[in-house]
Amino acid sequence: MRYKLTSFAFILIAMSFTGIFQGCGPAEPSPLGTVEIQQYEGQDLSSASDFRENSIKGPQHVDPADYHLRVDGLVEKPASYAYNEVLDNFASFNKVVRLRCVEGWSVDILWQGVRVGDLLAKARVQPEAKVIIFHAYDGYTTSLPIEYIVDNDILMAYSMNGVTLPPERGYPFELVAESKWGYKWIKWITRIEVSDNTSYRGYWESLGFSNDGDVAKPSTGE
Ligand SMILES: Nc1nc2c(c(=O)[nH]1)N[C@H]1C(S)=C(S)[C@@H](COP(=O)(O)O)O[C@H]1N2
Ligand SMILES: [Mo]
Repeated sequence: MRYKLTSFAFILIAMSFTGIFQGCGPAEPSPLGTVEIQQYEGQDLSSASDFRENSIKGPQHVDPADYHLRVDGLVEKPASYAYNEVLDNFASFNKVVRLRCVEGWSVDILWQGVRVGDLLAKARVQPEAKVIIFHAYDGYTTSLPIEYIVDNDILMAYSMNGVTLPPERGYPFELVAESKWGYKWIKWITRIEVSDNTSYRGYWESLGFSNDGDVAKPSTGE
């Protein structure tokens, strides 16, 4: 009797190793991640194709194999993360946020990303720091106050409407600068520089667009 039980258990273990059980019962469907979500909590969403592509140097194609995100400047612990290290080490959040371009179009997107504030906390920001200067693969830059970023749980998105950001939409990361004009939504982020330089002006800001970038105010003039 004991012999029978042991051999039965042995057969069960062997079956699970050989994968015989895989055929039993319906398998959980695996998300393919290529179909965009169109509605979220009752709200209609725009699509990744509703953006007008007008980046300063056109879409950038970032190879995740040699991509690194640096967090440096006025911090105690500068860091450099591979793409997966960002996703693995920081919690993810969802937010539906409208991007408005100064050209007059806008899109409502379900963003998924990590909080820039969490990256900053890990790097330990020095007390004299005031702003974050974001740098991108195409040479584009923009800056925002640290307080705005931390107080508003500003995300650095890796996904829109449930789909990994396509190259033209900023893969690997785009800043979800809610309540700020589109030019603050930097795509293809490569570096988060912590600074005390409040007179820094990013690409469009140095050409006359408001440094505040608040959508409630005109985009030109401070
Ligand atoms: N790196 C980078 N990020 C950028 C830009 C750019 O030229 N380079 N353009 C900005 C502008 S003006 C807008 S409106 C938003 C959305 O632009 P898109 O429609 O070209 O994605 O991206 C912003 N982020
Ligand atoms: Mo824009």
